[in-house]
Formats: sequence, structure tokens, C-alpha cells
Amino acid sequence: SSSSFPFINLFFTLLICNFLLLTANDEPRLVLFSGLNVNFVYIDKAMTWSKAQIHCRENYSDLASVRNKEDNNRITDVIPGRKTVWIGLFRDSWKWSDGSSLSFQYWSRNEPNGPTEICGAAYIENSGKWVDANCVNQFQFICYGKS
Ligand SMILES: [Ca+2]
Repeated sequence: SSSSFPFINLFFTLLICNFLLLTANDEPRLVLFSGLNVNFVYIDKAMTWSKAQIHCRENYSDLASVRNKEDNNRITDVIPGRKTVWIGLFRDSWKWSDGSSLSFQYWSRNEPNGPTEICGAAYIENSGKWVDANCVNQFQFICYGKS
């Protein structure tokens, strides 16, 4: 009968609202993978370098240090596609967010090139090679944690 119509309508409206709420949840998608002695965590949510650093320090250890070619390979194997992602690199002289120095360097051609670009990112499509970039760019990023 037509009298049950409003209830069916309400049911489906609630169902759709519920679905929208669930999908609107902005919890970033995490991909966890390990390097030697550390876990890397890919955060699929774009932030400035500083906000990414805060997020990593609050939830993990810090933004990722790429200590060697093997770390680089793990990162580029796991993160798909043509992304530029923040890593822990920044310039004072260049060092890692966790304070460690660069024992390994993997700059893209003609990088670092910017006097105003003092934060480091890995360009995944180009084998994860590094670029310096303006810190207020919003990129997805990689944290590390102790495994
Ligand atoms: Ca640059």
C-alpha cells in the first residue's frame, strides 16, 4: 500500500546518510611497510611539510629518513604512481627531520635548485629521487616508526 512509502523513504535516506558519514571520515589511509629496524608509514593525506612533521612526531617517530638505496626502494615499491611525497629532508644544511645527517643522497637532476625551497620530497615516478620544494606545498608523506 502507499502508506508504507514514507517509511521506506526514510529507511533509504538514513542508509544513504550513514554511508556518506562513513565515507566522509577523513582518517587517512595508511600503508605500513618495513625497512631495516624501522617501519615506514605512508599517509595518504596531503599536508604542508610542517604539519606532516607534527603528524609523524605525534603518531610515529618522525618524517621518514631515507638512509640508503634500500629504504628508497621500499618506499617507491609501495607508493603507487606519479606522486611527490614529503620525506624528512630539510635544509639547514640538508639533514633529516630526526636530526640525522645525510649519509646517502639521491637528488633528482638539477635539484636542489631553490633558494626558497628548503623542504625535501621524493618524486616517486622518478625512482623516488629527491627534489627541494616550497614547504607550504601540500603533499602526502611518509613517516617512520620503530619496528
Ligand atoms: Ca626544487
